[in-house]
Parts: sequence; structure tokens; C-alpha cells
Amino acid sequence: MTAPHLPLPLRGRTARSSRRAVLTGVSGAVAALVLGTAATGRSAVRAATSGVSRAGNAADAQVAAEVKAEFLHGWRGYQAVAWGHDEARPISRTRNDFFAPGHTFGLSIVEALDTLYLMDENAEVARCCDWIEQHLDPVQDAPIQVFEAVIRLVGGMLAGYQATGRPALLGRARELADRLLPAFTASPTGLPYTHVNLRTGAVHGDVATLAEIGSNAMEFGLLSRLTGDARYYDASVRAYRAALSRRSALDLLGTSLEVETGRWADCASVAPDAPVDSFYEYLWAAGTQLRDSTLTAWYRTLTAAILRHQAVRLGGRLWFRAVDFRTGRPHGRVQQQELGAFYAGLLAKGGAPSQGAAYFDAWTAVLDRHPVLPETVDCTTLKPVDCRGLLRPEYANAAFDLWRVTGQERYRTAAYRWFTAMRERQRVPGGYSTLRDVTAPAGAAHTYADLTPGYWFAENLKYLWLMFAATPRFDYQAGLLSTEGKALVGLRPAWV
Ligand code: DMJ
Repeated sequence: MTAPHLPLPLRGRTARSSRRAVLTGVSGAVAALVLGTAATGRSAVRAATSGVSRAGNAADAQVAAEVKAEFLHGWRGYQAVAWGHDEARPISRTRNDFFAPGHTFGLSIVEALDTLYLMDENAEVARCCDWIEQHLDPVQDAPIQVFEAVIRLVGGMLAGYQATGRPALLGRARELADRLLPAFTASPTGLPYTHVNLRTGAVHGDVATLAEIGSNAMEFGLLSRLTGDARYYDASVRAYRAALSRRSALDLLGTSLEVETGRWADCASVAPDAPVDSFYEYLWAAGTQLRDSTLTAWYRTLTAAILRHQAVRLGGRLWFRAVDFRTGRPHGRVQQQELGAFYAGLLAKGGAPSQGAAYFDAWTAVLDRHPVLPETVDCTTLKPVDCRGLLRPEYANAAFDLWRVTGQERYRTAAYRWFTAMRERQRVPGGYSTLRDVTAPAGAAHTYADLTPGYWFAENLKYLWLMFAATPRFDYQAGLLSTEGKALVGLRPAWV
């Protein structure tokens, strides 16, 4: 499929694309059965394409104020020691280069931009925009990971552009995307190389994970729409098609593909964990954003297969086990990464609310034992397999999505509990810090891993703020966030 003629007549594409959607693989009735007891085939499609929110906008000014205070605490910590650099190390009061040693993209500035906007911090928004316009260099002589640059930098600047209308942000996002495109266009298969040197255009990294292949359609689709240049979205869809065409007879995918041959580099379907997580997330989100029913059909096909072959009940809880994508045979013991917790929200948005709720409850059971979620858990014992606490946002992301889909107050309660634990265990004088071991006593200095990740500014407190602040700057009905929490649809600009 090639990208539509642009500027995109997005709504008009649905029927045409639907006739071309040949990769469904599961009948509507079977999909409905697998996708959820409450969802009929038609209602599943409706849920997967409307973006409708049932969440009431009841504000809780007290909680919203607490959330904003913590965001600004982290933000001031970053500003004090790392302004203009990618990330802050709040304990040692040093900096971290995220993309390449000796190079900065001011990552935390770009990550924070639309969160600051949603929080009405207009002066800080202007400061961030000024820095990006004057200092962000998209032509650096360094190999950059395409996936991270797209979801964090391109997405962050596009969200910032939509919030502020400052043309330089769109220009800088486009310039960067142009420098990233060789990763897609130089590939014989359409599967992107993982890295590209922004100055020379040299590509490398010829084994790409699904997240690296598929997490760009939201940003590239929006960029194509804003610029009238189809090349960006074309590249995304070509990459998606290259992966989907290599699915197994069970409609499952492996983890990573060889870019030049198109061969699978492994045989495990590890969904919804990293490094495949946002591949599935973007099939639903970009399908909804761009009214592209082909992506939505692919989402339904793959989700039905994941629920059929990977869902497992342990101790009455819903988890997902890794399986051989060709045979469906289990692949080792059942463990899951915290990174996979977002999937509870995705299932609900995509038409399987009961499974989404059950999976969220499984993660809440881990939270009952460990107030800060460990990086990986054993799903049978709920004990940590990897004890690190990396200030991840996925549980709050799922709570936000489930709250929007169901309107149930219990998801705000769960998110607030998660927030207070993070505040108690990970707040330090210089901001917020990752932990080496979430099971160590609170406050033990040696447990701090000394990083405020860029995504913390984009995601963690944005979900809480949107749940409690009832901000008029966000369209709660139609709004869509990217995998990095960027509000790519539904930001209500203050400049029109
Ligand atoms: C974020 O960078 C994105 O959400 C990505 O898709 C995976 N998760 C990290 C934060 O944990």
C-alpha cells in the first residue's frame, strides 16, 4: 500500500482501505469471540476506531496540584544540573547523553514540552521552544537510534508545534525526519535499519526488533499530513507490511527481523513485552489517528492470535507467556516486564475491555507486594526477576487508558496510589531517581540508580495530570497519545 495523496483526506480512506485489508486472517465472529466476552465483532471495530472516551472530566484540584508540584520538582532538578543536555543524574548532579556520547539533543526539553503546555506552564513552554529553535542540531555526526529519535524527538516537536504553532518546531521535526528516512529508504525490504548517522546518512544495524520497525506511523503519519509529503507515512506502512507479510500461520510474529534478507532472527513471540510492545500499540493508535482501516485490521488479527496463543491464567490472574511464533509452544517460564503493563490499556481501547481490566488487575497484584514495580516479575510467584525500578510509566498509562474507556473511578484511585509510592520512594532533592532495587528499604542512598529518564517528563505525570486536572487544553474524547505519551491528537492550541 502506498500512502494516500496528501494533504490526507483521512476520513475518506476508510472504505477503500477496508476492501484492501487482505491480512485479517481471522473472521469477524472468531475475532469477537477471542477479543472479549462483551464485545461483538461490530462493537470491537467501533471501539478500535472511534477513540471515544467515557471518562467524566471531574477534576480533583487537590490531586492535580500535587501532581504538578512533583512534575515541577523534577523539572527544576533537570534545569539545575542538565539544562540543554539530554538527561539529569539527580544524585551526582551530572548529565547523561542519551543518544550518543558527546552529543546532546536536549532530550528532556523536548520530552517535557507538551506536558508543560498541558500544565499551563506557558513561560516554560516558551523557554523550551527557544532552546529547540536555537540549539537543537538535527545534523550531528553521530549514529542515532531511529526508533528512539522518532518517538521522542520527532513526536515531541510535533506535539510542541501543535500546542504553540511555532513553525520552527515543525521545520526542525521535518529536518530530523528527513535525516532519519535513509534507514527506511536504503533498506531492500522496507524494514528499517536501526541506526543512521544524521550527518552522513550512513545506516547500520541490520537486525531490527518489531518496536523498531513499527513505532513510527503516528509521528510519520502526522508529519505527512502537516507537510503534504507522503514519503514519511509511506515508509511506515512499507515497514509494517514487510513485517506483517512474514507472520506465521498462527498470525503470530517473532521478535526481530533481518533488515536485508527479511528473515526472522529468532522464533519467540514475546508480546506484549519489549522489544515488540509499541509495534502492536501503533497498529491500533495510528489506525485510529489516520483512519487507516488496514492498520486496524492488522491490529485485530494479531491481537486475536496473541489472546488465543499467549494468554495464560496463573493464580486466577491474566498474563501473557512467550511462545514459539510458528507452533504456539511455550517458551520458558512465564515472566513479564513492567514495560508490558501498557497492554492492559491497549486491550481495552482496541475492543477487549474485560481482558484489559483483568491484565491491569494482575499488575495491581504485583503492586500490592512491591509499591514500586520491578522491571521484570515472575508471574507465578509475583517475585521480582529484575529488581530495578526505572521510573517507568506503563502502569499509569494503562490506568489512564482504562479510565477513559470505562469511566471507572477505580483507575484513578490505582493511578494515585502508584503516584504516591513513586513520590515516597523515588523523590530526591534533585528531582526523581531510578532505583537499583525496589525491594531495598525506602531512602537507602545506595539503591538510587541516579537518572531521571527523559520519558519521565513525557509520560509519568502527564497521565496523572490528565486524569485529575480536567484541562481544557486536551480533547478527552478524541485525543490520542503516542507510545512516548506525546499528545499527537487532541491538543487544544492556545494560539488559534
Ligand atoms: C518509553 O520510552 C516508551 O513508552 C517506549 O515505547 C517504551 N517505554 C518507555 C518508557 O518506559
